[in-house]
Amino acid sequence: MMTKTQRFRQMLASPELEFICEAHNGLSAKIVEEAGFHGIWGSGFSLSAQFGVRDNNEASWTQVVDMLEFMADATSIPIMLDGDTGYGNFNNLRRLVRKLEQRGVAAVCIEDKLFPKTNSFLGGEQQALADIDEFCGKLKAGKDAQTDPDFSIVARIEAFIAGLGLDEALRRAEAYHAAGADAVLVHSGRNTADEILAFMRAWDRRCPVVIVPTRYCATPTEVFQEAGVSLVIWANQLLRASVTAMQQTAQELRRDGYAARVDGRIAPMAEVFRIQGADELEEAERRYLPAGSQNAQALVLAATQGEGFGELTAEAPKAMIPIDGEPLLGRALETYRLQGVTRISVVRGFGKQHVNLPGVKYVDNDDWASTGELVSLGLGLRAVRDDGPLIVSYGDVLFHGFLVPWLLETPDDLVLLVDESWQASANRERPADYVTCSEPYSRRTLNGRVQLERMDEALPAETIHGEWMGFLKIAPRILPRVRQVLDELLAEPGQREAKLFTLFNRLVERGETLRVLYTSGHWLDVDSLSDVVNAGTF
Ligand code: SPV
Ligand code: MG
Repeated sequence: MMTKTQRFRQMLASPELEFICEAHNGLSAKIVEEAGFHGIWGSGFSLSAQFGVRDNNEASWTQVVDMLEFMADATSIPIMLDGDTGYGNFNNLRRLVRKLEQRGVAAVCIEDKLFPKTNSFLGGEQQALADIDEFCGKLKAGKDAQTDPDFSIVARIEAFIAGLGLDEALRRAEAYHAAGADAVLVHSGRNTADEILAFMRAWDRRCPVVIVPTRYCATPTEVFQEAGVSLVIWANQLLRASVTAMQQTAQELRRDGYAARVDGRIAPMAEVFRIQGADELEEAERRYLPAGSQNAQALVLAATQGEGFGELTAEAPKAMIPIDGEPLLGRALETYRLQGVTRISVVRGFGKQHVNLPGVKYVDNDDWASTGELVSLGLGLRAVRDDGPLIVSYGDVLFHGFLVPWLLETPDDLVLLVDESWQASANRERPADYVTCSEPYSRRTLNGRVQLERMDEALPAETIHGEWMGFLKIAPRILPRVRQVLDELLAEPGQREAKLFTLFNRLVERGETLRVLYTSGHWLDVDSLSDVVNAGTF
């Protein structure tokens, strides 16, 4: 495995014509690498332009080096910094070289102009050049400062830019080569490659030559290959491409007051996430976050209007009944978020326009009036991803936060929370999801493995072991199976109005284990006006 410095050195030395491309931040550097380039030019022009300043050393060298660190971190190919004049004298270059080595930059190019420099294409002929001996001293100091023997220093000759001609260019090239430069960069502001080709003929491959065909971009690059050029720099095209794209997009947004038109031709958010490596973080979270809560998601069912609440649910569903000014659903969402579950989907139906709390993904059951919970669950399960454990619950249930990690950390694939103190609320006039389990609640069951045998609103009292609290955890590996059993069920006559327990019983019949965790209280199912009052003190 070669280091970045070795790979850059190899590019300079190889007999093939190599190409590197400009980047000016981490994102553009990644784009250059993805395009297949083997190296990056940290252009001074582009770096200063993206900062919104001039190419006159207005950005400090440390600001430049900080950006180069982002670029080096974001990529695996070598970067050559356009180090302008080295930001001072020999001593400044020494420090620059050390800092670049520390930040993973493979090479620096310095030009024989005076600090503060001006871009070569702005009045180039009036620009004074550095004294040759002074510049050679700087090159020597830079070479002596590097600790990695493969770090490269490229000497850039501005003789053509300054209108001083071929002899001066050659005199400088000879001196810089002798001073230890690893390559020379000959720059030209002409629209044709004449100056460059004349230099190449006279120089006769005494050391690698780098060129920047910005003005003479119409010359076919085979001409450079034949002339013996080592490395071509595309010095500013990405910055210029982004300027055009940003200008057009900004003008259109401003003019239309509407983003849908531009939306189709700009990179989707997903593409930016991909470039940023969002997937890697998700993968790492699975590896490093405590088991259970990683990637957890919640699916909250809130499609029904609710009965017996009169005016409170005339327009908005029960889940939106305010408790101390905050809707029931909002409290449930907050409880999830406080436990680190931030990916939440809500299935809404009745009065869906009123179910509009921020930060959740909505799934609509527009057939809410003629369908039941199973249909809402089916829609919800289609909308969630299979990359983390899922807790399904109801939008009208208040609960204590600790129930969330308890569910998530229980290793079984399907886990239900059951309130063993069901008799406390048994005489209430409401249907409840009663359960019969493999074992009734006892001290033993705290550590034992209790499983669901049957759930129903009508069970013989002597077989009831508790009431399901409306919480189900589904591990990602069993989600496809749950979806499949649910789809089968929904395809059967009469099941579109069914409740969730129908699914649980079917899963049990199919041999799946639904693990039961017993608890006493810690939740409140808001089913009546008196529950609304009690909810205020929950
Ligand atoms: C740069 O990219 O900053 C360069 C090349 O130095 S040029 O702009 O052509 O001078
Ligand atoms: Mg520059």
